[in-house]
Amino acid sequence: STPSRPQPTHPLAAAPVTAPEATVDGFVEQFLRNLNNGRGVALSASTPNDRYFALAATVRDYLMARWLEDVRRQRTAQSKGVAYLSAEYLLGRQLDNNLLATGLTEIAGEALAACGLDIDEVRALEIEPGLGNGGLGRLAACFIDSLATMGVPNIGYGIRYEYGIFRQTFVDGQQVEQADSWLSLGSPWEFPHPEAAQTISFGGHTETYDDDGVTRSRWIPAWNVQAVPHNYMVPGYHNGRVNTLRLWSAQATQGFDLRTFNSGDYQEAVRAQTYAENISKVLYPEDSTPQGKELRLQQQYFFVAASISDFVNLILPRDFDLTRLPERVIFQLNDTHPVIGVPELMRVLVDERGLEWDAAWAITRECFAYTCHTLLPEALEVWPSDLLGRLLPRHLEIIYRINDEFLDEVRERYGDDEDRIRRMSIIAPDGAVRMAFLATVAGSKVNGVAELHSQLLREKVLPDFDEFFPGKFTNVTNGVTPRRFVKLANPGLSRLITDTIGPGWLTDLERLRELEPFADDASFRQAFASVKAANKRALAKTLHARDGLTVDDGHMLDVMVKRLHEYKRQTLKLLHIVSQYDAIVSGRVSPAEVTPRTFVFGAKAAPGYAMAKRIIHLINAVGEVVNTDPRVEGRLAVLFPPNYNVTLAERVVPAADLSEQISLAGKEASGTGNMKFALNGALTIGTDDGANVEIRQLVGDENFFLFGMTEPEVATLADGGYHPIDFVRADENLQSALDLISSGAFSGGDGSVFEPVVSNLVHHDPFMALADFTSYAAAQQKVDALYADTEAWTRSAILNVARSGFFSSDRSMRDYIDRIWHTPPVR
Ligand code: Z15
Repeated sequence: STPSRPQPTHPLAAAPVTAPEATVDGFVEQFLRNLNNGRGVALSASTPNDRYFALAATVRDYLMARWLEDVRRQRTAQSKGVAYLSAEYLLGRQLDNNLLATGLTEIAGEALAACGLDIDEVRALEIEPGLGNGGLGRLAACFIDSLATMGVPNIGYGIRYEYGIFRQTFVDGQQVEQADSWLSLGSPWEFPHPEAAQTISFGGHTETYDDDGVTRSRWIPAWNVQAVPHNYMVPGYHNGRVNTLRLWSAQATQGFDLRTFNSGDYQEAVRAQTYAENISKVLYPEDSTPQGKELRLQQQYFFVAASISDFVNLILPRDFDLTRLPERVIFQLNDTHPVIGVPELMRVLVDERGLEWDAAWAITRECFAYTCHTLLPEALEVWPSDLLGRLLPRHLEIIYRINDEFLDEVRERYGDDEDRIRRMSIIAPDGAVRMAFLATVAGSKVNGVAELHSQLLREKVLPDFDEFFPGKFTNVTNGVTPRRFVKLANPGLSRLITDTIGPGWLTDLERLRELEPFADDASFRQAFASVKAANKRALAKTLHARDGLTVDDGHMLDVMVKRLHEYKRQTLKLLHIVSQYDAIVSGRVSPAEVTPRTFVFGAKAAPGYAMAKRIIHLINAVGEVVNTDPRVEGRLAVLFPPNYNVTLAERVVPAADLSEQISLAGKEASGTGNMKFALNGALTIGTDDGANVEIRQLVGDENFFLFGMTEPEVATLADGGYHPIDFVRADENLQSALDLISSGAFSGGDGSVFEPVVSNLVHHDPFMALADFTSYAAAQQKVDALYADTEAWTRSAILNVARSGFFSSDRSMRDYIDRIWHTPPVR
């Protein structure tokens, strides 16, 4: 029942919501009110956490009027919005971002100073919500930032994991995971609404019944949980717009399993309650290698069913004609994780709303679009039909019917081409449901995330579907938000840019082009180089305080930060470091000839990915030796700060000279770190892979260090039979680096410790690191040569910035709008 609307008589209650005064006095007043009334403490007695909460609440208060207005508008306006469905949002810290969005950064700093507080100390207390693994989750966070900034109506839907991505520590150089209890002190940014919980059902069976002479099917579920919405503000940059991110938390139903309680088995009933609440307990820490666990499917269905019901039953007016649903919403599927939403919407339309199957299917096909983020076959999700049927029996039935009707169409077109039908069936020969196929059949559009990736998706992963559905496949190259990754992360560069080309570039990033002529201006180069130097010093300070690490002045900063995965080839970079070290200690080169470099790694390995963990161990072991061997004379250093996350990225990216993007060609769908580095004036050493291709095209060959095989060359080598040992024999430096590791030089003389890494490379090398080594080492020599010419290097770095405006996520959003969503900005 809808609560009755209040009829206020007081003028204040009838007036629109107002924001506090945007002055230092107004801020101080609101801050103290939040401290006193919100936290229940006096300033003099407040703890650092009290102050952080009060500061966050104050920023929130400034956004509130706008948010309430936008929420109201989204309910009443007849415009179309984007419902972004993503199992991950890797948001990063919120306070700085929201201060930036409201333009309150300076006022807040002064206000806190006037209260005797240092805002930097308060800000540092925020624990970032790590509700994602890597690129995919961070992309979702960039996209919702851009949509708010562009004034496009959007709700982000996802899961409020109680524990986000694990906290990484190193013990004797090996990764040890700790739970990320990011909510232990509460979060000032979320608005929980337990009273608005949705009931989400699972299990049971289906039955048919007679509905006025028509046989229909219905689902009799066995158990259910409550999905409690937690709303977060997503403010646009300086535009007064605030969208919503709605994350669902699982709670046991009131009297969950009352029968068990009544039967006297209290223990069992409480256990069942815990079972329900486990659904949103923890983020799966595998990035691009799904585990196929039942709990994971529960998570997926849980948040997608809650989100669809939220939109269809609560956001749309009660009497809304659902045949017009496509005029109001597009559900964007961020990878296959939310694809169970397809049969769920069918179930809602057919079983709950009584629509005919064909009408429901027509609506569903218009309401979904699917983004694929991978080419790795092992990353394409499939769900065994027995598992799916046990958890969601009605959905399995619906999927079978979708598949039957789809395969009928295929037959109609190609006749009894049984091979093709087997290839295209949503149900694999072993009965498993191929979620990417389901998404492709149902989606109005299917997109890859960089030109090369989209092309390979069409030609290699889903060629039959590309042929069958002309016009369905498209590309949208990824982007990153310049608000967080330039303005917040690199205030020095931002100031220099604004001083040079004026404001406006932050929401129109192609304007960075106007910097191009300044690459030839010696005084601009000087200013640019000193920003980079200051960023390096700031990073040195951070790493020293955070991890006790030392960054030497005058070193080139060579950075590889991303998830640890064999396809990304952290070992390729490591082998190059080892070979340089080897060249010094064997006397082949004198330390004075070596360009001083600090190699920075940041990477988490999935806890169950043994090889990735060994590689982490090896990187740390090499660092330990290289950093302390006096023969190196301090020319090389390997730093591996633990727990790489968004907060650390914001420090590392602006300080980097060289960006390592060295995946095997055809394996990295896009990459987004590559874009962040280029935008912050690092030069890239990279393969012809993912968005590297587009970066190189834009910044120019002379400002990019390309190496390695192309994707067709990779395919040819694989077809002919790849023998890594051939490449070892052909390159003495490579041979000698591998030998050094095998000798136990990095494991106290015990060669067996890293034998699995070495033998995997020499005998299997699934991502062909050894085949690209020689070319990589040659490219690194070019890096050294250019770095020796400071002016030329800086010139290239400036051109990287000037020519990377394309990689704003605002542009990605425009492409989605033009090619897929057709959702104009509102007002
Ligand atoms: C993930 O982070 C990515 C793809 C996936 O299939 C999964 Cl499960 C997680 C990454 C890609 O590896 C990366 O190349 C891309 O830039 C990113 O998604 C965003 O599209």
